[in-house]
Amino acid sequence: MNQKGCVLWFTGLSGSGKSTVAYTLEHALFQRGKVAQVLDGDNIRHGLNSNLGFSAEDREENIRRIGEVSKLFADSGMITLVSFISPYRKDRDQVRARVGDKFVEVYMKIPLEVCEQRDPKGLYKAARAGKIKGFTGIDDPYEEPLDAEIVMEVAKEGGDGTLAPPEKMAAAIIEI
Ligand code: GGZ
Repeated sequence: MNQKGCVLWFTGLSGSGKSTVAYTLEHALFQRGKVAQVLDGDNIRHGLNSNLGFSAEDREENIRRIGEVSKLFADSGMITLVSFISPYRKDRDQVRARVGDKFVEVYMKIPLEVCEQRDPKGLYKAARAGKIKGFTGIDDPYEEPLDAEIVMEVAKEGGDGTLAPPEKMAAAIIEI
């Protein structure tokens, strides 16, 4: 296969656009003859990690397992696009240490207020109302990356609540 495996690790709040950009990037890479695979809540939390919830211990184990799987994928030559909140710095750093120099952290940077205003699934509202406990950004921490290889300023574009177009963000990542 004419490509080098790697792990692009998307981290950011719920609603920051991680999965949208990861799937847009996957598509763009296919069009360039590359093979990529997205790992996200849909294909991991419903399968391999279906026994895990959102306690600190479960999130840690969620990220540990995803880190191991992404390392296997990357070692086999796959461009692996990983999309999880992964809120705790130490968990992300452990994956970084495990994967080595194939690891690229992509921080989807967005103010909490923008996510709360948009709230397409009503999750932030439910969390504020106490109907979801331990929601990231509300009553569970999101620890920002301190030295991510790539920082996407998701909300900068419009300044009017519109986010940067995913195609533009995916293209910017391909350029790097
Ligand atoms: C954060 C939660 C929670 C809690 C359910 N906190 O917008 P979504 O719905 O699709 O993205 C969120 C997703 C986060 O799962 P991750 O596996 O990425 O989290 S972690 O990396 O922290 O393990 C949200 C939904 O699951 N969700 N409860 N309490 N997000």
